[in-house]
Amino acid sequence: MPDEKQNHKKPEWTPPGAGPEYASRVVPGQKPQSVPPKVPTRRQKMNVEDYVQGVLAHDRAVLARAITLIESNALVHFEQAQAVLKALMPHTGGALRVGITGVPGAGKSTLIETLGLMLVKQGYRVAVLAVDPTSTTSRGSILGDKTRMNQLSQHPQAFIRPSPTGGALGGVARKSRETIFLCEAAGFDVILVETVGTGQSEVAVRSMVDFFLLVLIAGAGDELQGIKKGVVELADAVVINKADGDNRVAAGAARAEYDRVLHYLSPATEGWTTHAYTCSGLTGEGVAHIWDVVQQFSHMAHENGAFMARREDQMQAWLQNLIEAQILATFSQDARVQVALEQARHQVREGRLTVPSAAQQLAHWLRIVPPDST
Ligand SMILES: Nc1nc2c(ncn2[C@@H]2O[C@H](COP(=O)(O)OP(=O)(O)OP(=O)(O)O)[C@@H](O)[C@H]2O)c(=O)[nH]1
Ligand SMILES: [Mg+2]
Repeated sequence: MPDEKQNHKKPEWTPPGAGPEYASRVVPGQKPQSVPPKVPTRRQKMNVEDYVQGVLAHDRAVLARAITLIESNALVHFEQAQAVLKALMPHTGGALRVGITGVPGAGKSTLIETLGLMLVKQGYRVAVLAVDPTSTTSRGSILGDKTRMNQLSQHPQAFIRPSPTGGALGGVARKSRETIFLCEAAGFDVILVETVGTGQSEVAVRSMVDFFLLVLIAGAGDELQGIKKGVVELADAVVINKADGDNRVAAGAARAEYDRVLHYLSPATEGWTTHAYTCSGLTGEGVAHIWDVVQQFSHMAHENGAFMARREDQMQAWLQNLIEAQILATFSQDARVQVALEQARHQVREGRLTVPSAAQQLAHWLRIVPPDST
């Protein structure tokens, strides 16, 4: 999309007020811009213009409906959603996008509630999104999030959106990315993306945020926490949470241990050294410092160009992923491919065809005309 490309080719850091397209609304020591008046919520069927105007007017009800539109799998909604996104793209990119991951129960939602309340008090508008590939009605963690972010969810400067239930990770991630854009167009300054660290979702979330925070707790080894070295390497900060009460000492020791480990890992972001910190989402201790770190990071990454370079890379990688997914879907849904694939499998099983030859033969079908999806 030309709009996206243009937007992400913009030069580096620019002071607040210079334009909505920069990720510059979050700057140390600066108060965010004021919030424009709301427009009345429309209950009737909305057209593209209604969505666009409502989102740009910072109407949270319209934003929620726009996200629902984006999340829809119906083809008619897809086209409308893309038209809305296209119109809004020039107004995106202005927020600081922060991914927060960690195993279930690490205290992510509690931390987000505390951090989010701190930020809205400072005048920021905060959107919270959840990416949870395992989320179905059975686990109910999203419902839990809703209740755990009780105060924040009621705050007029906050917006909390759980992830769509079910669906493949790719789909959830794609919609989360588009949801980020919508939230930015709706004037949110900080977007906090919570994901459960089950191994699948971290990489997807890392690919759509500027800063990635890994939330751990003391007393559980890496094995127990299900955190792989690769995930630690994605982090721009590691926080040992629940550093309160009796747990304070153990959290401090874990922090020191992680700092040692991080010293030997390659940094997640060029020019930035990832450190470990302690905090308590429950008492709020250390949370302000975590935010200081995020801001320092943002400042540094704007200065050295890593910020915009990452966003550009993310956009290109997203395009590549969507192309690959589209090709694979077109390929595997074709009836002729299905027959040929079955035959190839059979021949491979009987040793009449090598696997590379089978793959090459099947690739012939990639020249097929995509099936009419209407
Ligand atoms: N002592 C202490 N308990 C905490 C802290 N943060 C969260 N908890 C508790 O830990 C439990 C889980 O907290 P959540 O914030 O829901 O954790 P989560 O990581 O969002 O959990 P999922 O979304 O289910 O993965 C709750 O019972 C919290 O009250 C903390 O800083 N200190
Ligand atoms: Mg949670």
